[in-house]
Amino acid sequence: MSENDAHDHTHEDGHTHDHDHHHDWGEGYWPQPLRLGKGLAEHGAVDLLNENRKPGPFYVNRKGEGGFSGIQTFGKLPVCLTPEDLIAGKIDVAVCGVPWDATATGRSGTNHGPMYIRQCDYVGNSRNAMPHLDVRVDAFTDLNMCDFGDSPIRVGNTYETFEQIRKFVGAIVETKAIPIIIGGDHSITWPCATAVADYYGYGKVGIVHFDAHADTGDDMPGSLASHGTPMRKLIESGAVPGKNFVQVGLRGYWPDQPVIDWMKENQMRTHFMAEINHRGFDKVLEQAVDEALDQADHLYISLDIDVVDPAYAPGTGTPEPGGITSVNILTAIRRLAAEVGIVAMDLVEVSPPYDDKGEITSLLANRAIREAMTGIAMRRRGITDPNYVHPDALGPGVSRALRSTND
Ligand SMILES: [Mn+2]
Repeated sequence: MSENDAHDHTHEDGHTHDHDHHHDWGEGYWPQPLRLGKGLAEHGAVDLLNENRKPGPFYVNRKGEGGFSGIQTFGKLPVCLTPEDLIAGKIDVAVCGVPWDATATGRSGTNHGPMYIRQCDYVGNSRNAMPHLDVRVDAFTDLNMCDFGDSPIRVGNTYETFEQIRKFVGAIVETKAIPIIIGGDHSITWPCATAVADYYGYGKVGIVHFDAHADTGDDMPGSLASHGTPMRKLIESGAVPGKNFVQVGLRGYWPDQPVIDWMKENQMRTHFMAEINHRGFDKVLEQAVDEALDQADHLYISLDIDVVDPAYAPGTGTPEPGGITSVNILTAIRRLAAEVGIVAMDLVEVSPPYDDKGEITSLLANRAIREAMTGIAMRRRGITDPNYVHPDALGPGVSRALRSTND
Protein backbone atom coordinates (compact mmCIF):
# COMPACT_ATOMS: atom_id res chain seq x y z
CA MET A 1 0.00 0.00 0.00
CA SER A 2 1.32 3.39 -0.91
CA GLU A 3 1.60 6.20 1.59
CA ASN A 4 -1.48 8.23 2.42
CA ASP A 5 -3.98 5.86 0.86
CA ALA A 6 -7.34 6.56 2.44
CA HIS A 7 -9.19 3.45 3.51
CA ASP A 8 -12.77 3.05 4.61
CA HIS A 9 -13.18 0.65 7.48
CA THR A 10 -16.59 -0.62 8.40
CA HIS A 11 -16.80 -2.02 11.87
CA GLU A 12 -19.01 -4.54 13.60
CA ASP A 13 -21.13 -1.82 15.13
CA GLY A 14 -21.84 -0.50 11.64
CA HIS A 15 -19.98 2.79 11.69
CA THR A 16 -17.49 3.69 9.02
CA HIS A 17 -14.21 5.32 9.79
CA ASP A 18 -11.92 7.09 7.37
CA HIS A 19 -8.28 6.87 8.13
CA ASP A 20 -5.16 7.96 6.32
CA HIS A 21 -2.53 5.30 6.49
CA HIS A 22 1.12 6.16 6.52
CA HIS A 23 2.40 2.63 6.86
CA ASP A 24 5.16 1.70 4.45
CA TRP A 25 5.53 -2.02 5.06
CA GLY A 26 3.85 -2.83 1.77
CA GLU A 27 0.93 -4.92 0.61
CA GLY A 28 -0.57 -7.70 2.62
CA TYR A 29 -0.44 -6.34 6.13
CA TRP A 30 -3.15 -7.85 8.28
CA PRO A 31 -6.31 -5.85 8.90
CA GLN A 32 -6.50 -4.25 12.32
CA PRO A 33 -9.31 -2.34 14.03
CA LEU A 34 -8.74 1.40 14.22
CA ARG A 35 -11.46 1.79 16.80
CA LEU A 36 -12.44 -0.57 19.60
CA GLY A 37 -15.97 -1.91 19.96
CA LYS A 38 -18.94 -0.78 22.00
CA GLY A 39 -21.14 -2.30 24.67
CA LEU A 40 -20.40 -4.39 27.72
CA ALA A 41 -21.84 -7.78 26.72
CA GLU A 42 -19.77 -10.57 28.30
CA HIS A 43 -17.66 -8.10 30.28
CA GLY A 44 -15.82 -10.77 32.25
CA ALA A 45 -16.37 -9.14 35.65
CA VAL A 46 -18.25 -12.18 36.87
CA ASP A 47 -18.13 -14.56 39.83
CA LEU A 48 -18.76 -18.12 38.64
CA LEU A 49 -17.29 -19.87 41.66
CA ASN A 50 -19.39 -18.59 44.57
CA GLU A 51 -22.93 -19.59 43.76
CA ASN A 52 -25.71 -17.80 45.65
CA ARG A 53 -23.31 -15.36 47.26
CA LYS A 54 -25.07 -12.19 48.35
CA PRO A 55 -23.69 -9.23 46.31
CA GLY A 56 -21.35 -6.86 48.15
CA PRO A 57 -17.69 -6.41 49.12
CA PHE A 58 -16.18 -9.15 51.26
CA TYR A 59 -12.95 -9.33 53.26
CA VAL A 60 -10.50 -12.14 52.60
CA ASN A 61 -8.33 -11.24 55.61
CA ARG A 62 -8.68 -11.56 59.36
CA LYS A 63 -8.88 -8.32 61.28
CA GLY A 64 -5.47 -7.03 62.29
CA GLU A 65 -3.42 -8.83 59.62
CA GLY A 66 -0.58 -6.61 58.43
CA GLY A 67 0.35 -5.96 54.83
CA PHE A 68 3.12 -8.55 55.12
CA SER A 69 0.77 -11.45 55.88
CA GLY A 70 -2.37 -13.13 54.66
CA ILE A 71 -4.06 -12.89 51.30
CA GLN A 72 -2.85 -9.92 49.28
CA THR A 73 -5.46 -7.53 48.04
CA PHE A 74 -4.49 -3.91 47.48
CA GLY A 75 -4.09 -2.35 50.94
CA LYS A 76 -6.01 -5.28 52.44
CA LEU A 77 -9.16 -3.83 50.89
CA PRO A 78 -12.21 -6.06 50.62
CA VAL A 79 -12.83 -7.87 47.35
CA CYS A 80 -15.53 -7.20 44.77
CA LEU A 81 -15.86 -9.41 41.71
CA THR A 82 -18.97 -8.13 39.93
CA PRO A 83 -20.65 -4.78 39.17
CA GLU A 84 -23.43 -5.92 41.54
CA ASP A 85 -20.83 -6.10 44.33
CA LEU A 86 -19.71 -2.54 43.54
CA ILE A 87 -23.27 -1.24 43.60
CA ALA A 88 -24.18 -3.09 46.81
CA GLY A 89 -21.04 -1.72 48.51
CA LYS A 90 -21.56 1.82 47.16
CA ILE A 91 -17.95 1.57 46.03
CA ASP A 92 -16.19 4.87 45.27
CA VAL A 93 -12.84 3.47 44.16
CA ALA A 94 -12.13 0.05 42.63
CA VAL A 95 -8.51 -1.03 42.23
CA CYS A 96 -7.98 -3.61 39.50
CA GLY A 97 -5.16 -5.17 37.51
CA VAL A 98 -4.50 -5.75 33.85
CA PRO A 99 -1.71 -8.34 33.68
CA TRP A 100 -0.75 -7.88 30.01
CA ASP A 101 2.74 -7.28 28.61
CA ALA A 102 2.56 -8.79 25.13
CA THR A 103 2.68 -5.44 23.31
CA ALA A 104 5.88 -4.15 24.88
CA THR A 105 9.30 -3.48 23.42
CA GLY A 106 12.37 -3.53 25.63
CA ARG A 107 12.15 -5.50 28.85
CA SER A 108 9.18 -7.75 29.48
CA GLY A 109 7.53 -8.66 32.77
CA THR A 110 4.94 -5.92 33.28
CA ASN A 111 2.24 -8.59 33.40
CA HIS A 112 3.54 -9.28 36.93
CA GLY A 113 2.92 -5.64 37.92
CA PRO A 114 -0.55 -6.01 39.49
CA MET A 115 0.53 -8.89 41.72
CA TYR A 116 3.76 -7.27 42.97
CA ILE A 117 2.28 -3.81 43.45
CA ARG A 118 -0.32 -5.38 45.75
CA GLN A 119 2.08 -7.58 47.72
CA CYS A 120 5.04 -5.20 48.24
CA ASP A 121 3.09 -3.21 50.82
CA TYR A 122 3.99 -3.39 54.54
CA VAL A 123 0.99 -1.51 55.91
CA GLY A 124 -2.46 -2.90 55.46
CA ASN A 125 -5.67 -3.89 57.11
CA SER A 126 -8.22 -1.48 55.73
CA ARG A 127 -10.22 -1.58 58.98
CA ASN A 128 -7.48 0.39 60.75
CA ALA A 129 -7.10 4.12 60.25
CA MET A 130 -4.33 4.99 57.78
CA PRO A 131 -4.29 8.78 57.38
CA HIS A 132 -1.87 10.35 54.91
CA LEU A 133 0.53 12.17 57.23
CA ASP A 134 1.03 15.18 54.92
CA VAL A 135 -2.66 16.07 54.75
CA ARG A 136 -4.23 14.10 57.64
CA VAL A 137 -6.92 12.68 55.39
CA ASP A 138 -7.66 8.94 55.47
CA ALA A 139 -8.99 7.60 52.18
CA PHE A 140 -9.40 4.16 53.74
CA THR A 141 -12.03 5.39 56.17
CA ASP A 142 -13.50 8.26 54.10
CA LEU A 143 -14.13 6.23 50.93
CA ASN A 144 -15.66 2.89 50.09
CA MET A 145 -12.87 1.11 48.25
CA CYS A 146 -12.26 -2.42 47.04
CA ASP A 147 -9.91 -4.64 45.10
CA PHE A 148 -11.75 -5.73 41.95
CA GLY A 149 -9.23 -8.38 40.92
CA ASP A 150 -7.76 -8.55 37.42
CA SER A 151 -9.16 -8.20 33.93
CA PRO A 152 -9.42 -11.34 31.82
CA ILE A 153 -6.55 -11.69 29.34
CA ARG A 154 -6.59 -13.63 26.07
CA VAL A 155 -3.03 -14.84 25.82
CA GLY A 156 -1.52 -14.15 22.41
CA ASN A 157 -4.56 -12.26 21.14
CA THR A 158 -4.08 -8.52 21.40
CA TYR A 159 -7.39 -7.20 20.07
CA GLU A 160 -9.54 -9.77 21.86
CA THR A 161 -7.64 -8.88 25.05
CA PHE A 162 -8.22 -5.17 24.44
CA GLU A 163 -11.95 -5.80 24.08
CA GLN A 164 -11.91 -7.76 27.35
CA ILE A 165 -10.09 -4.92 29.09
CA ARG A 166 -12.44 -2.30 27.64
CA LYS A 167 -15.52 -4.18 28.82
CA PHE A 168 -14.01 -4.99 32.23
CA VAL A 169 -13.15 -1.34 32.93
CA GLY A 170 -16.46 -0.26 31.41
CA ALA A 171 -18.32 -2.49 33.86
CA ILE A 172 -16.63 -0.60 36.73
CA VAL A 173 -17.21 2.86 35.27
CA GLU A 174 -20.91 2.13 34.66
CA THR A 175 -21.40 1.82 38.44
CA LYS A 176 -19.85 5.31 38.87
CA ALA A 177 -16.91 3.85 40.78
CA ILE A 178 -13.49 5.30 39.95
CA PRO A 179 -11.25 2.57 38.52
CA ILE A 180 -7.57 2.64 39.46
CA ILE A 181 -6.01 0.25 36.97
CA ILE A 182 -2.64 -1.42 37.49
CA GLY A 183 -0.80 -2.54 34.33
CA GLY A 184 0.51 -4.10 32.43
CA ASP A 185 2.29 -2.39 29.55
CA HIS A 186 1.10 1.01 28.38
CA SER A 187 -0.94 -0.37 25.47
CA ILE A 188 -3.78 -0.92 27.93
CA THR A 189 -4.49 2.80 28.11
CA TRP A 190 -6.16 2.49 24.70
CA PRO A 191 -8.92 0.12 25.90
CA CYS A 192 -9.07 1.60 29.43
CA ALA A 193 -9.51 5.23 28.37
CA THR A 194 -11.86 4.15 25.58
CA ALA A 195 -14.07 2.52 28.22
CA VAL A 196 -14.06 5.74 30.23
CA ALA A 197 -14.85 7.81 27.11
CA ASP A 198 -17.65 5.40 26.19
CA TYR A 199 -19.31 6.28 29.49
CA TYR A 200 -18.58 10.02 29.79
CA GLY A 201 -18.65 10.74 26.06
CA TYR A 202 -16.12 10.82 23.23
CA GLY A 203 -14.31 14.14 23.48
CA LYS A 204 -15.38 14.71 27.10
CA VAL A 205 -12.42 13.06 28.79
CA GLY A 206 -8.98 14.60 29.24
CA ILE A 207 -5.77 12.79 30.08
CA VAL A 208 -2.78 13.95 32.04
CA HIS A 209 -0.10 11.58 30.85
CA PHE A 210 3.13 11.20 32.84
CA ASP A 211 5.75 9.39 30.80
CA ALA A 212 9.31 9.50 29.51
CA HIS A 213 7.83 8.65 26.12
CA ALA A 214 5.09 10.22 24.01
CA ASP A 215 3.39 6.88 23.14
CA THR A 216 2.04 8.54 20.00
CA GLY A 217 3.61 6.27 17.42
CA ASP A 218 1.45 5.30 14.45
CA ASP A 219 2.49 1.65 14.53
CA MET A 220 5.28 -0.35 16.15
CA PRO A 221 6.18 -1.66 13.59
CA GLY A 222 3.27 -2.89 11.57
CA SER A 223 1.02 -3.34 14.60
CA LEU A 224 -1.25 -0.47 15.54
CA ALA A 225 -1.57 -1.81 19.09
CA SER A 226 1.54 -1.54 21.24
CA HIS A 227 2.85 0.27 24.27
CA GLY A 228 4.21 2.97 21.95
CA THR A 229 0.91 3.85 20.25
CA PRO A 230 -2.02 4.07 22.72
CA MET A 231 -2.27 7.88 22.83
CA ARG A 232 -2.35 8.05 19.01
CA LYS A 233 -5.12 5.42 18.86
CA LEU A 234 -7.20 7.31 21.43
CA ILE A 235 -6.86 10.50 19.37
CA GLU A 236 -7.48 8.85 15.98
CA SER A 237 -10.55 7.00 17.27
CA GLY A 238 -11.97 10.26 18.64
CA ALA A 239 -12.20 8.89 22.19
CA VAL A 240 -9.80 11.51 23.59
CA PRO A 241 -8.96 14.45 21.29
CA GLY A 242 -5.34 15.60 21.09
CA LYS A 243 -6.15 18.95 22.69
CA ASN A 244 -7.38 17.05 25.79
CA PHE A 245 -3.90 15.60 26.40
CA VAL A 246 -1.39 17.09 28.80
CA GLN A 247 1.91 15.22 28.71
CA VAL A 248 4.63 15.58 31.33
CA GLY A 249 8.21 14.30 31.50
CA LEU A 250 9.18 13.35 27.93
CA ARG A 251 12.87 12.79 27.30
CA GLY A 252 15.43 10.53 25.67
CA TYR A 253 15.56 9.53 22.01
CA TRP A 254 12.03 8.81 20.88
CA PRO A 255 9.88 9.77 19.02
CA ASP A 256 11.34 11.42 15.92
CA GLN A 257 10.38 14.77 14.42
CA PRO A 258 7.50 13.60 12.17
CA VAL A 259 5.72 12.13 15.20
CA ILE A 260 6.42 15.28 17.25
CA ASP A 261 4.98 17.32 14.35
CA TRP A 262 1.87 15.10 14.39
CA MET A 263 1.50 15.73 18.13
CA LYS A 264 1.65 19.50 17.52
CA GLU A 265 -0.86 19.30 14.69
CA ASN A 266 -3.20 17.48 17.04
CA GLN A 267 -2.78 20.23 19.67
CA MET A 268 -1.34 17.97 22.34
CA ARG A 269 0.16 19.93 25.22
CA THR A 270 3.54 18.37 25.86
CA HIS A 271 5.96 19.29 28.64
CA PHE A 272 9.36 17.84 27.92
CA MET A 273 11.90 17.10 30.65
CA ALA A 274 14.00 19.96 29.25
CA GLU A 275 11.22 22.37 30.23
CA ILE A 276 10.99 20.81 33.71
CA ASN A 277 14.75 21.19 34.16
CA HIS A 278 14.56 24.76 32.93
CA ARG A 279 11.50 26.04 34.83
CA GLY A 280 11.37 23.60 37.73
CA PHE A 281 8.85 20.80 38.28
CA ASP A 282 6.48 22.87 40.43
CA LYS A 283 5.95 25.54 37.77
CA VAL A 284 5.32 22.94 35.07
CA LEU A 285 2.92 21.06 37.34
CA GLU A 286 1.10 24.31 38.08
CA GLN A 287 0.61 24.79 34.35
CA ALA A 288 -0.37 21.15 33.81
CA VAL A 289 -3.05 21.50 36.51
CA ASP A 290 -4.37 24.67 34.80
CA GLU A 291 -4.38 22.91 31.44
CA ALA A 292 -6.17 19.89 32.92
CA LEU A 293 -8.81 22.17 34.49
CA ASP A 294 -9.17 23.98 31.19
CA GLN A 295 -9.49 21.05 28.80
CA ALA A 296 -11.59 18.37 30.37
CA ASP A 297 -14.89 17.75 32.03
CA HIS A 298 -13.52 14.44 33.26
CA LEU A 299 -9.87 13.77 34.02
CA TYR A 300 -8.06 10.48 33.51
CA ILE A 301 -4.49 10.13 34.80
CA SER A 302 -2.17 7.81 32.93
CA LEU A 303 1.04 7.23 34.87
CA ASP A 304 3.87 5.40 33.16
CA ILE A 305 6.29 4.68 36.01
CA ASP A 306 9.20 5.34 33.62
CA VAL A 307 8.50 9.08 33.91
CA VAL A 308 10.36 8.72 37.22
CA ASP A 309 14.14 8.49 37.08
CA PRO A 310 15.42 4.89 36.99
CA ALA A 311 17.26 5.69 40.23
CA TYR A 312 13.83 5.62 41.89
CA ALA A 313 12.08 3.25 39.48
CA PRO A 314 14.51 0.80 37.88
CA GLY A 315 11.91 -1.97 37.41
CA THR A 316 10.39 -0.89 34.14
CA GLY A 317 10.34 -1.94 30.50
CA THR A 318 12.03 1.05 28.88
CA PRO A 319 13.95 2.98 31.55
CA GLU A 320 15.19 6.44 30.55
CA PRO A 321 17.70 8.22 32.80
CA GLY A 322 17.21 11.86 33.76
CA GLY A 323 13.63 11.79 35.01
CA ILE A 324 11.59 13.29 37.81
CA THR A 325 11.82 12.22 41.45
CA SER A 326 9.49 10.01 43.47
CA VAL A 327 8.45 13.07 45.53
CA ASN A 328 7.55 14.89 42.28
CA ILE A 329 5.21 12.17 41.05
CA LEU A 330 3.58 11.49 44.43
CA THR A 331 2.68 15.13 45.02
CA ALA A 332 1.56 15.58 41.39
CA ILE A 333 -0.88 12.67 41.55
CA ARG A 334 -2.38 13.84 44.85
CA ARG A 335 -2.68 17.38 43.57
CA LEU A 336 -4.50 16.40 40.37
CA ALA A 337 -6.91 14.12 42.23
CA ALA A 338 -7.67 16.80 44.85
CA GLU A 339 -7.64 19.98 42.77
CA VAL A 340 -8.97 18.80 39.41
CA GLY A 341 -10.71 15.55 40.39
CA ILE A 342 -10.31 12.30 38.49
CA VAL A 343 -12.69 9.73 37.03
CA ALA A 344 -10.04 7.06 36.40
CA MET A 345 -6.33 6.38 36.60
CA ASP A 346 -3.96 3.83 35.22
CA LEU A 347 -0.48 3.03 36.45
CA VAL A 348 1.59 1.06 33.97
CA GLU A 349 4.99 -0.32 32.97
CA VAL A 350 6.17 -1.67 36.33
CA SER A 351 8.27 -4.74 35.51
CA PRO A 352 8.96 -6.62 38.77
CA PRO A 353 11.61 -8.96 37.29
CA TYR A 354 13.79 -5.88 36.59
CA ASP A 355 13.08 -4.22 39.93
CA ASP A 356 15.72 -4.09 42.63
CA LYS A 357 15.55 -6.52 45.56
CA GLY A 358 13.79 -3.91 47.69
CA GLU A 359 10.97 -3.75 45.12
CA ILE A 360 11.27 0.03 45.13
CA THR A 361 9.47 0.43 41.80
CA SER A 362 6.47 -1.60 42.93
CA LEU A 363 6.42 0.27 46.22
CA LEU A 364 6.50 3.65 44.46
CA ALA A 365 3.61 2.49 42.28
CA ASN A 366 1.69 1.35 45.35
CA ARG A 367 2.20 4.74 46.97
CA ALA A 368 1.26 6.65 43.81
CA ILE A 369 -2.06 4.81 43.90
CA ARG A 370 -2.50 5.73 47.57
CA GLU A 371 -1.84 9.38 46.66
CA ALA A 372 -4.67 9.21 44.13
CA MET A 373 -6.96 7.71 46.77
CA THR A 374 -5.95 10.44 49.23
CA GLY A 375 -6.59 13.16 46.65
CA ILE A 376 -10.03 11.74 45.87
CA ALA A 377 -10.85 11.76 49.61
CA MET A 378 -9.51 15.32 49.98
CA ARG A 379 -11.73 16.54 47.15
CA ARG A 380 -14.79 14.92 48.77
CA ARG A 381 -13.95 16.87 51.94
CA GLY A 382 -13.63 20.08 49.95
CA ILE A 383 -9.84 20.31 50.32
CA THR A 384 -8.75 21.56 46.90
CA ASP A 385 -6.22 24.29 47.78
CA PRO A 386 -3.09 24.17 45.65
CA ASN A 387 -0.42 22.07 47.34
CA TYR A 388 -2.46 21.74 50.55
CA VAL A 389 -0.54 20.34 53.51
CA HIS A 390 -1.89 20.03 57.03
CA PRO A 391 -0.21 22.67 59.26
CA ASP A 392 0.77 20.04 61.84
CA ALA A 393 2.76 18.21 59.15
CA LEU A 394 5.04 21.17 58.50
CA GLY A 395 6.89 21.36 61.81
CA PRO A 396 6.39 23.84 64.66
CA GLY A 397 8.07 26.83 62.98
CA VAL A 398 6.18 26.64 59.70
CA SER A 399 2.93 25.71 61.41
CA ARG A 400 3.09 28.81 63.60
CA ALA A 401 3.69 30.97 60.54
CA LEU A 402 0.72 29.38 58.74
CA ARG A 403 -1.51 29.84 61.77
CA SER A 404 -0.61 33.50 62.16
CA THR A 405 -1.33 34.07 58.47
CA ASN A 406 -4.69 32.42 58.88
CA ASP A 407 -5.55 34.42 62.04
MN1 LIG B 1 4.29 4.87 28.21
